[in-house]
Amino acid sequence: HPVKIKNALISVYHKDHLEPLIQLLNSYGVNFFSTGGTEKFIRSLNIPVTPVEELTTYPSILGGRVKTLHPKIFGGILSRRDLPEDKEALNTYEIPEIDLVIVDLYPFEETVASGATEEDIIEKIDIGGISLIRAAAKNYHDVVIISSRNDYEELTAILEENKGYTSLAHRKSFAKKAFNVSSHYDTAIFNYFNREEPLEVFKCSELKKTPLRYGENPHQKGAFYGDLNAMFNKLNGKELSYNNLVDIDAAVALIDEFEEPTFAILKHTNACGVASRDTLLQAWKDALACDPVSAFGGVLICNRIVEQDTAEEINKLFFEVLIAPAFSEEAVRILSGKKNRILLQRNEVILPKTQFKTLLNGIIEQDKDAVIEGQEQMTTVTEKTPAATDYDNLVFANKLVKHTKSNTIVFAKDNQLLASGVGQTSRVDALKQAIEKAKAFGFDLHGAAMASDAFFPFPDCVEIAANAGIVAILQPGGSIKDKDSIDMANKKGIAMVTTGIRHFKH
Ligand code: 93A
Repeated sequence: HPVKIKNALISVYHKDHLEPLIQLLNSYGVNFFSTGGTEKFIRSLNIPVTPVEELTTYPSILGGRVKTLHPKIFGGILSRRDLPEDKEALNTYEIPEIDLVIVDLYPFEETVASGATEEDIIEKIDIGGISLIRAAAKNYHDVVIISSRNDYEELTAILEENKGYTSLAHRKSFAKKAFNVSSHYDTAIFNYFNREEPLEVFKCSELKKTPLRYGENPHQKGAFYGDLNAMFNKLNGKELSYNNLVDIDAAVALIDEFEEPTFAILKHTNACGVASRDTLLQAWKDALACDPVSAFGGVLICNRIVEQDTAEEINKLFFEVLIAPAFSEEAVRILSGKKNRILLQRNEVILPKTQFKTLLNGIIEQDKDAVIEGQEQMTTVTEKTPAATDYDNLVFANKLVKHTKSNTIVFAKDNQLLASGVGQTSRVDALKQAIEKAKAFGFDLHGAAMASDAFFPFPDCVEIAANAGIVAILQPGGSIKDKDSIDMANKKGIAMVTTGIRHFKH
């Protein structure tokens, strides 16, 4: 069933690469119908072309939303050439048969990718063009559909080879491609709407959107949904960044574990210095002593008013953010000496008990880890029972383990973080890292306590820890090999407690 093309409807967004095809079709005596911009383009080639408006007797309306959506056009595409009723309808309504449709759709995906506004994106949902494509493809028996710029060359070759004719096989092949284009196009639109869904959730809960300078890296866009002004009074410094917010969130969660005057220093959400002392000044000094190298550029948080003496000490360090429940006037003056340094006075705000995170094509939700174990939740599983000071050290270490990236091992003594291994892929690596760090900063681990966020599958950690001087170990327990670790602790003469509570933080 070879078809010679008499009438063609051309409506393309991008006009490039079209000319050779138009010239060829023109040489076969094809009549052109076309929409606004495409019509101008064809006319510019000195080739006669009929505006679709002439056919439909309607102008392009609604800012171009309706230009080809008309029975005079769709009738000519969809009519079955071998059906007398269809022929008659075309005669009655003076509809020309259209045997070739060339469409290049509005660039929806490119518009989304360009970061355009919602309004611009919606306007780039092609309705007329996609309908032309589907109609022509449905009627492939009689109509050729070119639904992509990529197919211009193929059609040119076919026409040149067959003296202006196409076969049914050719047309069916183009129809298949056309439905691939239309389904891909609608999938892209679906994905866009689907992607917007989490934002809708935020909008529903009426969280205010504040654009951030960028996301985790400068090439990533970012925004915060919520009310930072309710949480903090910013007394000094530049705008909070995405990474600042992530660290501040971790810092707030960590400091809220402590009642006594405490200072914590965080880097990339992990504590690299924590101490509880009778005075905030001493807490600061001992927190910093833990790892003064990592503290550089860190996020600092404390749970008492920052007075002049502490401010003067803190001022010696280069840091990103300092959060405190209050600052004395003198402290603000001292710490505001550097204009980028962020000082946040934290207000008492009740925080959500639930956490959300987008992943794959959805969101995961969980209760925040609100559990923390005291001595009452600790069961001694070794022959040796922890001494009173060991219990204090274990409680302290366990609070830090809870807020450190898994896998983690934390060493603590006298209400001070000595060292930790953070975010390691094996527990024994975390332990070795902690031992190395403790050594590097001159800490003696003899008499210190160790906490692990999850159980020990092997006795190796217990052995290494005991050899390093650790005298009391806390772990959740629950491994089928618990006994191996307990036996090792007994062999080494150290104490071990289990809590039954695991504190993964991924
Ligand atoms: O807004 S539309 O969905 N409404 C229509 O009726 C329509 N007909 C064709 N967009 C429509 N088109 C699209 O216009 C085509 O898919 C093509 O991308 C574009 C060509 O417009 P112009 O020839 O005016 O540059």
